[in-house]
Amino acid sequence: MKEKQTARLRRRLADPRPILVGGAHNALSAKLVEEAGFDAIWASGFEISASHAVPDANILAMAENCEAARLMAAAAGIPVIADCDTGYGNAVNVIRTVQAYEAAGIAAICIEDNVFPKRCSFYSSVKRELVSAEEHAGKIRAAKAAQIDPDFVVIARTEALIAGWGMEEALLRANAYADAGADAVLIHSKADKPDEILAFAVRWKRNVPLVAVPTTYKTVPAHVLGEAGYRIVIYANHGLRAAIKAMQTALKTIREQGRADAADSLIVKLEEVYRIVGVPELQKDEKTYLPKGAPPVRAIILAAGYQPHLGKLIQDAPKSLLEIKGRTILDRQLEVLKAAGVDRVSVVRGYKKEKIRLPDVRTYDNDRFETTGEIASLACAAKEIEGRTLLLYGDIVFDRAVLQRLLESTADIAILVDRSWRDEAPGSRAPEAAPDLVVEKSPPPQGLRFVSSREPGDVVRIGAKIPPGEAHSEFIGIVLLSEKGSKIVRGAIDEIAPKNEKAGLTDLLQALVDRGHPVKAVEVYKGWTEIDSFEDYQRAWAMLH
Ligand code: SPV
Ligand code: MG
Repeated sequence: MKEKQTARLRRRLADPRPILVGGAHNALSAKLVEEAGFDAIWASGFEISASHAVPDANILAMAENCEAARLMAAAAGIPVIADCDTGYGNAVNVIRTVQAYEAAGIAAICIEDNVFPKRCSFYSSVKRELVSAEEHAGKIRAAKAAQIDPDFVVIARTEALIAGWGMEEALLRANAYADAGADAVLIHSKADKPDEILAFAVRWKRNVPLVAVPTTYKTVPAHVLGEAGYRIVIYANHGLRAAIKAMQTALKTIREQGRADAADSLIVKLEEVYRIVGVPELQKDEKTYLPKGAPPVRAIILAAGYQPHLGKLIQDAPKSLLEIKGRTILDRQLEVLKAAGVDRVSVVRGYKKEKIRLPDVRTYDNDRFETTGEIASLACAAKEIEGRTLLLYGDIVFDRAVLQRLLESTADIAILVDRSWRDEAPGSRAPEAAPDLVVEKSPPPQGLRFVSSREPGDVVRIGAKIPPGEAHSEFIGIVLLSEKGSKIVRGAIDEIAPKNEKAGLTDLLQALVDRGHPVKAVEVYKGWTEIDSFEDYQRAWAMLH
């Protein structure tokens, strides 16, 4: 079981080395104290007040200080010693304070003998009064009686030296607080040398540990205080002061130079913030506990080709930039891909390549587009064939529902085919149209009515040369590869592209079938069009919004 912070602090107190404590004001600074290697965190009233931009003068309520300390304890893995000022009132208030701080997971509290409302020990020209030793001893007794965990530590602090009441008074008070049950006594000093602190230790004969706060007598090393008998040394406000200076410098630099990178050498990288606040853990937890969702898909659009028979239509720009009612084929493709969750899209350019320039699209160039085919274009973008990948012709327009059916496929290599082709009236296509036809292993059921509920069929043959009478469907020009499918296709491209530069996408698919890799035909019925002729273009105009 994880050791409680109270027990940990007690164990550390039994160790002769002084406990080194760093001041903090919130969860982040507490974590930094822990990361710096301190033994414990001082939830400093001075720092917490300053972080609210108010003086250290009991302006903040107990609940505000306690919440700050609770957040520190929650964020850090070392004990928190909370500065509780005067205990926020008399002995009755102290009882409530102990209950609140124990419940907040705090290992120790420190209560000082200033009157309420206290004034920071270092402020000059402010009212400085102490409660009687008797009253403060009563608070210590109340605190010890209120604690539930026997290891919870109560530190009594005397301000006798700060208030100028002298060494004898300091000793008298420290003894009275030890008698009242204090687990440690903090002797505060605002001298610039440690002499009075060291002199006090010489005269301290009790077995109750001493606590020092070397803020003004800052030259004394911790080990010297340790050897003198101080078992806890608190560096009460140095983190806060370092932060103020760093913020002032960085902000001034940016303001003066008018650019963010002027502060680069003065600030940590964003990644350092991510590390401290636990972004890696967040990422791990997301992976472990959030629903998996669909794996990401990328797409490669093959838009390099030049078809002279389209003449004037593509005189100034590649076919994928043909406008149909104000939107190009490529725009329409990108819109559907985006809506389907495909966010990484690459386009292989060739003919009039300079015309294809889109901010969210990666481009690859097949500069030999006139003499090579789609495999050569794919080879140019081979590094994009990675994970789940869609390969698409650049001259097709399709509905989102059509794409969605393909995206639901779990096959390693799946292609979209259209069954409506069999129902087309003879002669309805331009004579030069040579559709990419598909022969499947088990012919799909015949008939005009169509419900595409059957499992994807196995492609046996694919290509423009298949006699129409033998074909079962038409290839739409979209392929989906799984991660494994992408690997297979990359290998096939490496092998085929150098030997057959003119090979097309259907040649690649046929080669995969011939090598024994199942290519699955996912059926749809219409929902797409290809722009391969002037007639296609006219039809698309009539059909599309
Ligand atoms: C604090 O940090 O709030 C303290 C220590 O009480 S000191 O400011 O040095 O008094
Ligand atoms: Mg304080």
